[in-house]
Amino acid sequence: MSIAKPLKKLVSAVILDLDGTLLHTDGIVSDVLKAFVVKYGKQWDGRETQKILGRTPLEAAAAVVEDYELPCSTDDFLTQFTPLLYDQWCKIKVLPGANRLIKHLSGHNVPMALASNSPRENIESKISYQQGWMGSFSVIIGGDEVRTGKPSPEIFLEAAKRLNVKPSSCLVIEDSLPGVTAGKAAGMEVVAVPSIPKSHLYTEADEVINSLLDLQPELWGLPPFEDWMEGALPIEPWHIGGPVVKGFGRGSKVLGIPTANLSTKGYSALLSEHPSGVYFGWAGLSSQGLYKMVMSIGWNPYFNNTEKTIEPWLLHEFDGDFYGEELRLVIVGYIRPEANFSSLESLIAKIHEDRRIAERVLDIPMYSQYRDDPYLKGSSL
Ligand code: ADP
Ligand code: RBF
Ligand code: MG
Repeated sequence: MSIAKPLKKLVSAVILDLDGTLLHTDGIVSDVLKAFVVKYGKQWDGRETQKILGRTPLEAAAAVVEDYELPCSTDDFLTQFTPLLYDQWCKIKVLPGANRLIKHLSGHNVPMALASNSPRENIESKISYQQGWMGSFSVIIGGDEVRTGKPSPEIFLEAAKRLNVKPSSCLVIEDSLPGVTAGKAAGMEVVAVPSIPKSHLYTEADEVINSLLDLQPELWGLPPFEDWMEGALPIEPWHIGGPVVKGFGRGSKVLGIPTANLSTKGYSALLSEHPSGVYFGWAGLSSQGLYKMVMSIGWNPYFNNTEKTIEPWLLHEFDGDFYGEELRLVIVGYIRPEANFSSLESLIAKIHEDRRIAERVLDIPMYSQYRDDPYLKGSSL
């Protein structure tokens, strides 16, 4: 893949946060909150998501009651809200790369702890839906087992103690700012995986990565992943489709690389589950056929977009454009995080390198088998 990077620090144990790091809990919390505040005649606009990330349930509840001026106490709110939330736990999705990471570390006998601000009982019920997770963590510690939750270092120090390792030998993986602060205050190495595109706020972290797919355990003296092949990483395939819409009008004009943009309307939940980055797979275009495809999902840092867009480049020469046609994608592999570039030429060169990787690996059976995915034939192929 990339050029070997120097070792950052040797660790012997890994402490993971749960919500937002391994599980896509935000999605469920937002859905339930939305339905809840409507009962009080309010409209949920997602603005509290920031405030509740990485907080204890009590702190998060207080923020919502205050901001929405709900006519109930924080305690009343929790009494009513909590059971509604618990009913949804079985629906929480696993974040991309989480299962892979847990399997990898436990397969190599790296001691692992789960340390979350939520009560231990909740952690256990949430992970009970995930096969193999419970047995992979030798230590599970909840916010109710320490005096003060993150950003206090207490929960991580207690996790290290129970793992029987020095704090300085621990690597913390965290999505929230309070969690990163807690890890550093505990004297640990911290990799931040922000669940929001605000990586500039995570200055305390030893490394900031875009998703768990980008973690390089070898930088911390841990066994490297062995599933990258020819610059590509297989992922759990997922689908997205719809009519081709107008984009920013610069793909072919500025870059010489046309991207058949899909509307993001109705896909905000699906898009929030999938980290931004460069992916590849197969594309079915209603009247025309089936093609290899390489795409970017995200904010295109070079152009600093404010909206997350889906930009598939179909690896085929077309005679004209095909706006309005139904395009269906199956996304089967990952190449790299989105990046910024010092020049347009270097962005273009990188996208062509992505193209070559996708073109080559899509012939490997592991990826080529998805050509036959019935989803691609959807409407009229
Ligand atoms: P926009 O900003 O509107 O997406 P682009 O310059 O990115 O414009 O061009 C994309 C359009 O070009 C697509 O919507 C499609 O109609 C057409 N097109 C032609 N060839 C391709 C291709 N190989 N891959 C993707 N889109 C293509
Ligand atoms: N834009 C970026 O700013 N950074 C990237 O790393 C990046 N990678 C891309 C990779 C591929 C395979 C494709 C098709 C596009 C990529 N783009 C990237 C998006 C590009 O900026 C976008 O398609 C144009 O801005 C057209 O709107
Ligand atoms: Mg485009």
